[in-house]
Amino acid sequence: MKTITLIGAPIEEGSGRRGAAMGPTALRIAGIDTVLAELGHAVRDEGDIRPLPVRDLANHPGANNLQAVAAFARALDDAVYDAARKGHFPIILGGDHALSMGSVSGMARHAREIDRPLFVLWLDAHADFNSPTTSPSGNMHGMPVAFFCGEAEFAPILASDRPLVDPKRVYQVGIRSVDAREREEIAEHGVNVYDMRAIDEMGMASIMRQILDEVRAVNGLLHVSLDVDFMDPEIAPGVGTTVPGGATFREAHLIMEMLCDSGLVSSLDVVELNPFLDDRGKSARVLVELTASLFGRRILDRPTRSA
Ligand code: HAR
Ligand code: MN
Ligand code: MN
Ligand code: MN
Repeated sequence: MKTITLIGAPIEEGSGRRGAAMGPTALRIAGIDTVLAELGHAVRDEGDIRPLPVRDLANHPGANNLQAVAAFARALDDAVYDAARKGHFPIILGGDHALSMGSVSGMARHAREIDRPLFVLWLDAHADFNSPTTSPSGNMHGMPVAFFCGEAEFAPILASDRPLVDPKRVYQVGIRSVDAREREEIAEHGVNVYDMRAIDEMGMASIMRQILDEVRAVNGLLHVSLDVDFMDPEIAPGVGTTVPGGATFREAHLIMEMLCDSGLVSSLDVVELNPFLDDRGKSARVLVELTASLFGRRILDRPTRSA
């Protein structure tokens, strides 16, 4: 059983619209804490993080709301790092996907300290590998992967000696919306991408076995970042950037159950839920159910690792 720290990150400034700031509240109303406690875990809800104003950064024409995004990222970096070093499992309740700049940075600091490599499983319709010059929108929720992989352009605007994630240790699954420049970037940096076609051709189980084997082989930590739009809009409509043809309910659960069995997952982001766009709490409930599967809820006791 784990000690789980819930950290609310009500950021919406990284997305192009309002609403994602209500995400943490919706996830709490859908019962994320009680579901985890019922599975036998110790759950501590730290409430929502309170970012401090950022005065050392100028605004940037290619990065909308840079100061607000940086404020959340910095606060979350510290909160996630503090939870992880205490041996707790941080779950970040989003908030738009720009928050992963902070959560992944915090986990990267922790991983460096305990001398284990950090891997990231990015479950998303989007690659989120834009930077201020490549982004078609300027919205920073489309940039976090480029940020924590060390894309050079971020150095002057969100600087520091922060530890980075090796792009070859990033696995993107569910991808089906990639901008032209982004496509070149992910190839150049060597990100591992399993798009929807790969899922259709190979099946989710074999993709997950491959990823988990690679993490296990080097005793890695695995951070999971779950964007609501990873799933098909039919099952999770509560997000500002729906893309048709997403993962099914069953595929999403299979991933979570296999992750649970692996014992490799160190931390989780649940992002992009926009309750204003949701259908009577449907998406919030799906996210809570998926989280429950990641933390041990299952149909029958059996390993899923048989060939
Ligand atoms: N690629 C587009 C952009 O950068 C859309 C990004 C949308 N991102 C998210 N998160 N919803 O995955 O503007
Ligand atoms: Mn995303
Ligand atoms: Mn997305
Ligand atoms: Mn590049």
